[in-house]
Amino acid sequence: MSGETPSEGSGRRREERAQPSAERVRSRARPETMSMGEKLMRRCDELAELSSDPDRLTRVYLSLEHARANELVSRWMVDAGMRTWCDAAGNQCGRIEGDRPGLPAVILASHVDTVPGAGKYDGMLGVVLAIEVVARLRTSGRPLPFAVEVVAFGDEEGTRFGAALLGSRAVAGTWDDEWWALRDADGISLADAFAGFGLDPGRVGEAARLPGELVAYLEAHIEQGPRLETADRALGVVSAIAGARRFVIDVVGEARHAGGTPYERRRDALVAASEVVVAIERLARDGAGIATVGHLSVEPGAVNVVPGRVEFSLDIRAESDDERDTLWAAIQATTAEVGHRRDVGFTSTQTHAAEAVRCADWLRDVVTAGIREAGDADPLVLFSPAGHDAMAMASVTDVGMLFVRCRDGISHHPDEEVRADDAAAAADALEAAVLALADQL
Ligand code: HGY
Ligand code: MN
Ligand code: MN
Repeated sequence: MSGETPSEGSGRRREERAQPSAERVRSRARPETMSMGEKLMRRCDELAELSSDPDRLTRVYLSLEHARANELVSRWMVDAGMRTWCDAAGNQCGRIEGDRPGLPAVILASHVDTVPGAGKYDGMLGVVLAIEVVARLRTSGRPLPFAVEVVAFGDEEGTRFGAALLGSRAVAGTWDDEWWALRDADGISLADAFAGFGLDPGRVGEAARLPGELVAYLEAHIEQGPRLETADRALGVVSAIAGARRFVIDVVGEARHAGGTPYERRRDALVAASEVVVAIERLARDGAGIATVGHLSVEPGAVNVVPGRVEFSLDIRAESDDERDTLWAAIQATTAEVGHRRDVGFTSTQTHAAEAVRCADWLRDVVTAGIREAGDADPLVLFSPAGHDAMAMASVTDVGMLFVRCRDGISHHPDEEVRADDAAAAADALEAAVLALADQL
């Protein structure tokens, strides 16, 4: 037992129990007594229950949990008065008509897939906000010069198959048939995962929307960084989204006896990889862009064997594609130098690339108008180093994004947190942005 006396300890524990978490409060509150913000957060809590991992939130593309998330989102869409369908890429979609049927649509969207050990709001908050806004637009009865669609994309993160933005690229009509051969950690191909989800790979093209079918794309998303919190703002206007590239890098040396092999005879794959990993951070810090090695595996992985092979991931982003590619070229030069000096082979395979995207000026204006309507007279404009489905959708229509403050900028972590009042403000701002968009047409 720590230095606490039992009574003190139990007293503290009793006190902690007396202060239930916001989530526990929401879970006990009756819907009719919840504030709007708490209702939105409650829905994120419900989605967070749908995880393949009992101890943390993990929900990947075309999984059972993805199917359950689609069912839950579909119910909310129906409650909001939408016609709903699951598209040919497994995205859950909903639609209300404008002042006459069949009009081009404004899409409000985000994603329902997660990274392993995710927070509850990355993607999910944007889907919940979009549905809430449609419910408001429909009950307002205001005739709109466009339809409004909500899409819950099934794969923004790329967690399962490595390539990211699969759901939104299908909708944007930029699906790449080379992806069918991608395999997950269990060796299941994307094509087989489609079939397992009840989808026909041969019909994925039916998910694609034509430019003429769309008016614009708007996405609300947590900032996944600290700038709104630092500026004491709830919401922000996104100016642009970083260009990104992802790689798997193979390092091949030679497994040898850990005792009998002198250093001068070693081709140690892990030491070579480690030199490059440290250099990657220095190159990114010294230049433009940001780079991360998120995963590294070592073979044969025995305590008494010099590592013969290493595989590690690389995620590179920058405000411009040129800066992104310049950083990649510097990293490649470093792997060549380390590989030569240590007689170790480096080979890289690109698994994802997305061009930097600028949000359309007219959509920045409507998002700005929406944030002003929600009470912030001088909205902050900020760049997104995080990637989003808007990057894919930019190839088929103009895109705009609304950022929502998250505590300490934490994301891709269970401690990801959003304030209920910020969520409510975001719903007001997104609704006002859609109405401002209607006024512009
Ligand atoms: O990695 C990203 O920036 C996004 O969260 N998928
Ligand atoms: Mn994410
Ligand atoms: Mn996201």
